[in-house]
Amino acid sequence: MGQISVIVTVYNKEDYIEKCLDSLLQQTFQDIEIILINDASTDNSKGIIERYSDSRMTCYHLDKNVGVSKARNMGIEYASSEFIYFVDGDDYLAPYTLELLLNNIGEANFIGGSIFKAGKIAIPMEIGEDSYYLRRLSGGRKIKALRRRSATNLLLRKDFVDVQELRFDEQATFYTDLTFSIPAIVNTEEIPMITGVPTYLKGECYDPIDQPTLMLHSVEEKLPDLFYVYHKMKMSYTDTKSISRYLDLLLLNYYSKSITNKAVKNSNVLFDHFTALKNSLSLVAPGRIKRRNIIERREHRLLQKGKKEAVLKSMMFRVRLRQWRRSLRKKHLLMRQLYRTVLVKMPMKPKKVLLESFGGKGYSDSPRYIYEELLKSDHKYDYLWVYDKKKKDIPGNPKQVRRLSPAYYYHLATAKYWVSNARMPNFAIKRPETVYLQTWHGTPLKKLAADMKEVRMPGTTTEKYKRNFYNEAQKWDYLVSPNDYSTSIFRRAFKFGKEVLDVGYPRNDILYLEDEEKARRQQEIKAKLGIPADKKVILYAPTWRDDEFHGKGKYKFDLKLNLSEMQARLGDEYVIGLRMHYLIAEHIDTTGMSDFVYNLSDYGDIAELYLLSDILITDYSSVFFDFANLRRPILFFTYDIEKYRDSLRGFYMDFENEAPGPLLKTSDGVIDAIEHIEKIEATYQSNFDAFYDKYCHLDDGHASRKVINRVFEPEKAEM
Ligand code: C2G
Repeated sequence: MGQISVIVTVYNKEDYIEKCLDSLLQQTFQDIEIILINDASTDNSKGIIERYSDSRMTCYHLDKNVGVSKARNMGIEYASSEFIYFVDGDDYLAPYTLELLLNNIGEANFIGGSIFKAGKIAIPMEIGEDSYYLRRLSGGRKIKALRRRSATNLLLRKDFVDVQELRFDEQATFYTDLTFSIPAIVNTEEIPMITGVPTYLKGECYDPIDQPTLMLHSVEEKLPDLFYVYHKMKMSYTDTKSISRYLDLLLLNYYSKSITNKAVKNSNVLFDHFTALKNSLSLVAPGRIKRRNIIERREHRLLQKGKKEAVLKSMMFRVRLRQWRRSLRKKHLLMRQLYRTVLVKMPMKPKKVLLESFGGKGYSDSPRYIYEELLKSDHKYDYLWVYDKKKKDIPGNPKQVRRLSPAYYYHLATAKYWVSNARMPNFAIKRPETVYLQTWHGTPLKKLAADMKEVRMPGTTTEKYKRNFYNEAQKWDYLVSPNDYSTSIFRRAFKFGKEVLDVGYPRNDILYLEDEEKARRQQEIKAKLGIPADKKVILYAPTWRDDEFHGKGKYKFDLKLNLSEMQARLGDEYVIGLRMHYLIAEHIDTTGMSDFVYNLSDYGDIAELYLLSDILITDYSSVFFDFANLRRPILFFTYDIEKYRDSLRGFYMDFENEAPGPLLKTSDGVIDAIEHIEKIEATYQSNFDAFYDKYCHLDDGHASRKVINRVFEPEKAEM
């Protein structure tokens, strides 16, 4: 027993529980007991918990799932300390949290802390007197202790909990915290609250689609719970003005946003819960309803009269009005609103094909090769290439449309075919007649989408990123896959259930030209770039790092190859082609090296650069899966592999053992390898062969044709 009993409830939290427990065991205040209730998890939570052998921990592994309310109540029964504190198994505490709360609780029944979403705020290393505010809430302001409606940010005196018989209502789940916290607040004169510094951190949800946290569950699931808790609390505390007001606003706001937004998409949400909704809303103080806008007030009257259809209509009107009002604030929002309400209702153009590569950055990759094959095949489609900054030089003279321009919205709405190698904008609406061909842009080495645990990119959260990705992948009709290995990863990581085209990569067709043609193209590209015909080319094509950025979509790159040393040792025989990833915004300075270093970052299509190059240096980029089709040597400059593999992304395959070339940590190592490239090739021959068989087995130079045969409908195009 310690001074604080920390009650941790766990249900299927294998990805989170370690962080949670570590944060408890590493508290600056050590005199704690941890009571862990594993609510019959079906994943590996138990195994992870059992690895801990700290004497302060007592774990109860339940045989049957009892739900969060009962699990916490059991925790209260088992707690033997002076204070108790609740933590959910997917959340964690700042190191100073318990000490800070304990130092400031004084004589109060309980003290509140602040809740933040993990990743949204930096946790200070140390806490001084002026790093936080201590507020004392009394009267109507006590309700402010209900931060995020949660009971998890409170340090409570166990006596108080016992005397007041505070428990979580076991019939409730999603809103159960209110059934505990509201009575606690009502029965207390003054509540100290720590603000201005994070104490309780809500962990990011790593799988918002299949394993959402309680609050991420759907409106339909949460509604009965909300009604139940609202009724119960409202009946008990009608006379406590601040509580009654809090509950009314909770219900009214949920009605006016979440319920409404859901009901306009699926009317059953309204119709199935209509009576319960009506009964709950009838308890709301009339004065509260009077403060709503005129449409909502009328809607509440209709609701009380039982006019379901009229209520639904009014909800639709409100949603549309809100959207239009919001859209008037910014030009792009207005465009989107027009797109959503007008353009997507315009007649579909069955012959229009909209193509995009890397969000309009290039005329490149698989969309390019599919397009060129379509051009050859005499199909009478109208092609439209999307560009982001400047128009491209494209054969066949297709229309080009600037991304996010008014014309773009029109074409996006009316093109029957979308061909893209990356995600389209989140707002893009796939109409029932739209055929969306997603080619993707690489065999995955680094973890993708749902398979990534935490997403560290700027301007998004794990939850948002994964949800957007999921919504995007649900729009795809066809997904091109370069090999069987990718197919199984794509199915899982994208949660993609429609048709996968296992045909190899259209972008690699060019790598299967006859040798003579390849040599001819190589010389042609060399001449175009001004590279001397007698020099061999080393292509350096690394990837980007999620956590090194200037801003959204603009990543840093720190060139670790020693170019002058390379020039000194390799310059007689080779030149270097530097090819930065399209997300890299860094300008690499190569002044004074113009006859040795060629910056090819703006060169449209990397497949042509593969043809040009004799050796590839890369790191964790998917480029090596494609380059391997040429059976030319590959070196891996993996100076940060530990960080990249273990904390940033994680790999799908056994990279170190399967790689078709050596993993080198230093620039010198890379230069040595190039000086002995034949020896390296011989050493890695069997690795290379195995690699080729596994990852290049589908590419045969005809992928574009196979895709076209399956996706496009020549007979309709001829009409
Ligand atoms: N690419 C390029 N130049 C580079 C790196 C990449 O032109 N220096 C192109 C290649 O076509 C490559 C594609 O961008 O295949 C994807 O790049 P990756 O480095 O693999 O990274 P990413 O964009 O994160 O995509 O399933 C694959 C993954 O999603 C990787």
